[in-house]
Amino acid sequence: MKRTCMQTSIFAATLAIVFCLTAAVPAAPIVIDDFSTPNPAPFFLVGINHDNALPVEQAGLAEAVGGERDILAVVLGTPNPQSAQVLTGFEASLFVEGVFQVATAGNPATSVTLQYDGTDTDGATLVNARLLNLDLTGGGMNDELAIDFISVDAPGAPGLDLLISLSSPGGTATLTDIVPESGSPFTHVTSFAAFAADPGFSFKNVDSIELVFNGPGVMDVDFAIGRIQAVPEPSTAALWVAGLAALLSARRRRTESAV
Ligand SMILES: [Ca+2]
Ligand SMILES: [Ca+2]
Repeated sequence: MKRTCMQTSIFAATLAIVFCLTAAVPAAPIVIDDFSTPNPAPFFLVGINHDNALPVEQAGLAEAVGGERDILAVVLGTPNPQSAQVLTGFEASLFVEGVFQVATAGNPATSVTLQYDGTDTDGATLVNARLLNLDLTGGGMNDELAIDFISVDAPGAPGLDLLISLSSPGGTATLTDIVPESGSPFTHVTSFAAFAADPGFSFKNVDSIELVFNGPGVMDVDFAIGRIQAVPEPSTAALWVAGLAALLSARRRRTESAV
């Protein structure tokens, strides 16, 4: 009887540990956009034939972010027929997964903004409604923003200019970056710590995410992205795995000593 009580309490303790682990280990990484939702179907989003600005909104994003993907494409310089194309979704002959691609025909400069701010009505310039309620850290585990580039083509430039702006009710955080040219896929990673942030900004309560590609308007810059997500740094992920292993090992030792 005594032994049964002990087993019962061990079982309860194990359940408590499992519960704590389940509660403590958040969903990570957080996919901000994998472009699996095309806007609109099937693939071509915008064919810009003039030097203009064109906003496009698309609902139905991944549950973690929700709301819409707002895109503003601006072609600078001389208008040419088919001067730029901004594509999202699937193109089986080119990409096996969802993609966001900006391609110029000829050499205009195309500046493109991706905005995630909930569901709002955008005009010729994007409106930032700041309606998200997103813990980018995934409960404290994520500390990097990772963008999976399929390619970056920036002839004559150091790379693709990228401005990332985040906001939370207490302030904003920004980061400017140059993504190097590459003909093959790579992941461009930015640490949360690298952002210039207001004291009141928190990665745990992000209400808008905005990425501006080629804001300065460098001519003939093309790129393609497969995924944007918040991820743990490899060292952080290793710590979590080590911690989890230690807890499981301790649980096993307790169970074994109880038998
Ligand atoms: Ca919108
Ligand atoms: Ca918006």
